[in-house]
Amino acid sequence: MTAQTLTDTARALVAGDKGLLAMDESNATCNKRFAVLGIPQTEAARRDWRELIVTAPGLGDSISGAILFDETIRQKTNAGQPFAKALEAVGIIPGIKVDMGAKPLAGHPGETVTEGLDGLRERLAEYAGMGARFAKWRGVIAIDKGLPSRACIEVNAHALARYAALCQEAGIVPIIEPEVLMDGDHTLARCAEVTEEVLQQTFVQLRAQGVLLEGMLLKPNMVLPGQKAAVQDTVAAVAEATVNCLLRTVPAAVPGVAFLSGGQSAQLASARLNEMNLKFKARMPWALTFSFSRAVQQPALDAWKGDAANVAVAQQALVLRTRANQAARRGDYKQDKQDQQDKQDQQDK
Ligand code: 5MM
Repeated sequence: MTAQTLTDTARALVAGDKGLLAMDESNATCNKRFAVLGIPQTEAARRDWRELIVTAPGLGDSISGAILFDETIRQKTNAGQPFAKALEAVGIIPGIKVDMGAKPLAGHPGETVTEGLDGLRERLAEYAGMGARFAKWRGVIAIDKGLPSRACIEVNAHALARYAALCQEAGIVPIIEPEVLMDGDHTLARCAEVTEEVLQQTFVQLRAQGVLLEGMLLKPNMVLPGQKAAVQDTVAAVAEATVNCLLRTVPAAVPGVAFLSGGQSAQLASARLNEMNLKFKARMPWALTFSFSRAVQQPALDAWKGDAANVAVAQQALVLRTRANQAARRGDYKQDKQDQQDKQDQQDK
């Protein structure tokens, strides 16, 4: 596998005005979201939900790549087509989440390290055989009194870099996802400080492991005040702080930055992405796009509720959000217009 193949795939994932769809919730996370809506927490229900997403009409017009979970990449559509093939058929590159989750970090209460490096070479080879051309690994960093620790930042950055090197060896583009959580009451400035440190360390480790920057993508958090912070900063302030942080830390050789949504509302995530692209496009050397899960899926999941009669409406809700974020990538997202459209769709149901 050549460096050119990795570079081509990474570029294809952030080409034009499309973004990525994260549909890689582990069973525990997926079940948690289902439980809130009374949807059965079964393999069959999870398959039905993923079928709804993958077969949503027009999805490929706004989505370049979709990140699957291990269970999903082994499942098939009702028509008997593996999900990875169904995605490819509509021009969406299949990807796979390969981390095994964030586990408590020894000696550091309240902090985690993401596991999954053991046996990863073999798992990557299997996923490549199933059609995966890119992968994802998420490290989790919490902000609290005295947190994050140096140990937490370094160990997660190191694991991300070792994962990335193994992916590239297998011809798979790694998405590097160091997530600074928005839980807590910290300020925007504190999130900026921590995110800058985390990204800086991550690129130190990527360099140490010899990762090809042109053949990877970054999936960071936006720089945000904590969810419980007294001051919730404006869209303009968030956009400026986020872009400044990325400009200080992300090398220009990286083809793209695709944000996670992290628990923001669907509308706010789009508005903030839009503001960044609208105001700062000329200053950014990389494509700036989305790799949202909740901010794209939640309105559709709320509409579906596990009922086959709601599939078409839920698919429309899903594509409404992917198109909204496609517009945000261009700096064309109009929140008022989008909200009106959402309301109209609700009334039409
Ligand atoms: C941060 O989570 C990722 C992005 O999703 P949001 O846009 O909702 O923040 C997401 O890809 C996440 O990594 C997957 O949902 C898998 O999470 P779990 O916790 O199930 O491994």
